[in-house]
Amino acid sequence: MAITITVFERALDDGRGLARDMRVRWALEEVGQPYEVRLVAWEKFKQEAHLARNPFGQIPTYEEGDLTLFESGAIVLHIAERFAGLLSKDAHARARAMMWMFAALNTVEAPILERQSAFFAARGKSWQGEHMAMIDARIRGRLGQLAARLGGDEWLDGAFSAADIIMVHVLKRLEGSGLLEEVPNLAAYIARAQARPAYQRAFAAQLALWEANK
Ligand code: GTB
Repeated sequence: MAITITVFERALDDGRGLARDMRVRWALEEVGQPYEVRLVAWEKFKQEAHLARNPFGQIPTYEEGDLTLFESGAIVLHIAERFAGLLSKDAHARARAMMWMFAALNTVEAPILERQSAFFAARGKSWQGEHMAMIDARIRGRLGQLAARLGGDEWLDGAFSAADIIMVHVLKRLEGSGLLEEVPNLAAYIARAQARPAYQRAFAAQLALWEANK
C-alpha cells in the first residue's frame, strides 16, 4: 500500500531538516519503506483539504490506504509497529521505547519549543535576555538529566529504536544554541544518529526539495 506524507512546500529552515516531516521520513527510511510526498503550500494549511488530514492544519500527516494519521510521534510509532526494525519484540523493551518517545515529546521538547517562542515573542524587549536565560537553565537541567541516563550508551535503551528518532530530532532543534555542545555525550549521540544511512537519505530528500523550491 502506497504511503504518502505531507510536508512544507517551502520550509523556512534553510534545508536543515527541522520540520517534523524529517522524523517521519527518517523512520520510513529506517524500515525501508518508499513513500510519496504531498507538498502543502502555506496558504493551504488551514483549508478544508488539509484540515481533513489534520484538524490542526499542520504537517506532517501520513496516509496509507484508508488510514490517515497526524502527529509526528503517533506516525513514527505507527511505522515502528507496522514494519520491522524500530521496536523490539520484547514487550518490556517496547514499553520503554514508547516511554522514551513520550519523554522526548512531553518532557524534553516542551522547554525547547518554549525557547523558540520566547526568542521570537520577546524580541526587542528589555527582559528578553533574562527570560531566555531562565528557559536555557531549564533546558540545561533536562539535558543534564538525559545525559546522565544515557551515560556512555549508544542509544536510549539497548538497540536503536523509534525513540531515538524522536529524541534526536527533538534535540536537533537546539542546533546553533550552543547548549548541545555543553553536553558531549548528547552531542555524540546526535552525531551517531545522524551518521546512520537512513538519516542521511531522509535528510538528503528534504534538502533536495528545499533546494528545488527555495
Ligand atoms: N505536535 C505536532 C507534531 O508533532 O506533528 C506539531 C506539528 C507542527 O508543529 N507542524 C509544523 C506546522 O505544520 C511544522 S514542524 N506548522 C504550520 C502551522 O502550524 O500552521 C515545526 C516547524 C515549523 C517550521 C520550521 N522551519 O521552517 O524552520 C521548522 C519546524
